[in-house]
Amino acid sequence: MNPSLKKYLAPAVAAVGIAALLFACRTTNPGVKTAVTNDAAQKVFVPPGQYDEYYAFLSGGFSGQIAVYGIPSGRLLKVIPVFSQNPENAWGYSEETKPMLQTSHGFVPWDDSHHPELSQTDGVPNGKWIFINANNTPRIARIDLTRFETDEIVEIPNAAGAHAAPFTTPDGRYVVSATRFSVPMPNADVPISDYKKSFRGTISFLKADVPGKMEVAFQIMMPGYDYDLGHAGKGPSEGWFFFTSYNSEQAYTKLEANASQNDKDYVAAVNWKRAEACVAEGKAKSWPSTYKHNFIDEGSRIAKSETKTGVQMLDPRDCAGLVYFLPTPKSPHGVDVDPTGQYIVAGGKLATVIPVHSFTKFEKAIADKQFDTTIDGIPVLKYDAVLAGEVKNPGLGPLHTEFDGKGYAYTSMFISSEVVKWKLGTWEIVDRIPTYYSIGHLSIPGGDTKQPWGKYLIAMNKITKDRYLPTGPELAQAAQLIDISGDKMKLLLDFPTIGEPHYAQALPASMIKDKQVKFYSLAQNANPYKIMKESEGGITRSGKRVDVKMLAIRSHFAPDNIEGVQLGDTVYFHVTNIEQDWDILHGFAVLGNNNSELIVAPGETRTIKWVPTRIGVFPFYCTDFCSALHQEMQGYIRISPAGTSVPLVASISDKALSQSGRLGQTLPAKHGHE
Ligand code: RUQ
Ligand code: CUA
Repeated sequence: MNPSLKKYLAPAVAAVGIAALLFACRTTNPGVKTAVTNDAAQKVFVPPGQYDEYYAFLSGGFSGQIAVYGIPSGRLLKVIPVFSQNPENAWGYSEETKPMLQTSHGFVPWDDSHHPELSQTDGVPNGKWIFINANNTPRIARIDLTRFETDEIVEIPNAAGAHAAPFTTPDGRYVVSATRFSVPMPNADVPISDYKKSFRGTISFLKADVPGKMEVAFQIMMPGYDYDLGHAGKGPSEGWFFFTSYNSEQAYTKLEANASQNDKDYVAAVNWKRAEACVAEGKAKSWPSTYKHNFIDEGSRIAKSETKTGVQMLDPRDCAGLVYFLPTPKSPHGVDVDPTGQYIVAGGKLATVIPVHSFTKFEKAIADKQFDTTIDGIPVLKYDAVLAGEVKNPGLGPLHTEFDGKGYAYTSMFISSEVVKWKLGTWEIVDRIPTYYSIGHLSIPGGDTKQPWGKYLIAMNKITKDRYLPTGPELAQAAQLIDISGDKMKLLLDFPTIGEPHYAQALPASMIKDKQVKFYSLAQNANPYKIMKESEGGITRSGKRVDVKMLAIRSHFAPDNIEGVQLGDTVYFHVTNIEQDWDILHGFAVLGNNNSELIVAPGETRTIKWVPTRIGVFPFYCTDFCSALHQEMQGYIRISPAGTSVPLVASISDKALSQSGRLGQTLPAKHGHE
């Protein structure tokens, strides 16, 4: 069984005591599972040659990537590598992209990505960027939606697991991250049994509104709980941010039992405008920190990695009114704010109700000092003083809620494997639909913003079991598309996903489809190894380093014959694709390379490092089928023994000349010092 499933199920079953349901949710019901309506096929059929209505961005979980799907067809359009190396397009393998994966721990070419978050203006997605978190080595990435490429990655210091991330403020000023695991603060060699004394959590606000300038604006020191998810207030609650916590027991072993003792944990409400004021008044401490900020330089398209130091750390004890705790049953997971900004919905994964807090009552409770107690400078409000209502008997294992903008909320129920639709204000359940199986997140385009497009809902399921052809021990994870345009939810489509989809966000395709970059301007390419014509190509030696400047155009490389390289050398191939046309990419691969291929977009220069391991002649070739003579797009590099007298020469052969019909020339062999 999936370990995370075990984690959820064991205490839940103990707590709720309905073992039969555990079995029920993993048992096929053939009658139900095929219960799609007659017009489902028509509703998801996008005729060949036509476009989908929405782009959906699904996190890849442990793949560290984002997968882009068309909705309603469920067609996979693209995989965007973010925190994982991807040999398909040399992300994290090419010299230009390697710095993107630098952290204070060194090169970290993998992570676990959970929550895509579209950038917003005034609480509505603006189609500029999408952010996503790295849950393991805490980072947040920004992906540009004109290029579908990761542009910027910033590490989060003083944190362990960036799970409650990267949710945005409605004005787009910040993205946040709260630490999943509490750790000694500052981290140090202390006994784990000192948990209560030494371990703390942090909530980080990162500046996110200026491309290339992301950084930690301030952090807030929190009690040593686990922080799980977050969402910004909006409308009347704009200026606040809400985070769930669990493990208020502060257990550090066997959490499945020991962190499930308390009847209630907390939603932490953070007043970030107050935080800004306290920082401005000098109430934050300078906290020694070192973290990496990586970004792609626009002109050269070469990633730069810089080290940042120091953060402003706020202690709630020094900044009154900064944080309040709202008691919330029981080990809450998701926290979601409705489009009006009035209701704060928590998903208590072990709770038997869905609690909804009222922002108006929250403000009044603060004014009336309706406090139970204070923890580390954080007043705990009375549950009844902030509660708007409870959705009774929703099912088992409520996790996440999204909204349709028409007054309804949709909550995923992990254990009972269903989506429950309920009415804001009356808290009555109006519909439910089974999911296959064990739904985690759900997503409505714009469903966590001020302005949902309430037509479709995407359910993301942890287990698919019998839904697809079996594929060995690991079966596909999957999403399901549900029509929410009418009173009753209707299942339309299943589609398998890449990695484990946690969350997804989606937006109308019309917002971004016409803003796509088609190619990079060769004239503006500032890569120092760029060449614009064949005669600029060549080879240079500097000690044991050999640099080859190479051009790619349909259908040859120039140079395509390289000699004089010696065993013990390290070769850097710098390939410039001089095409200036949409979607004319060239690839580059050399036999025996311990790296990956290159894929070079039009107008771009990309570099791959190759350390030859033996003497001989080795072919290289274009890997991306680019023309009728793509198979002819090839060349050779000759590796001679160390100390050879073979001169360093890069040339273009007659073969390539006859293919292209161009006048060619022998390129100058530039000899560097040895
Ligand atoms: S998680 S299934 Cu967002 Cu990582 Cu809830
Ligand atoms: Cu260039 Cu194939």
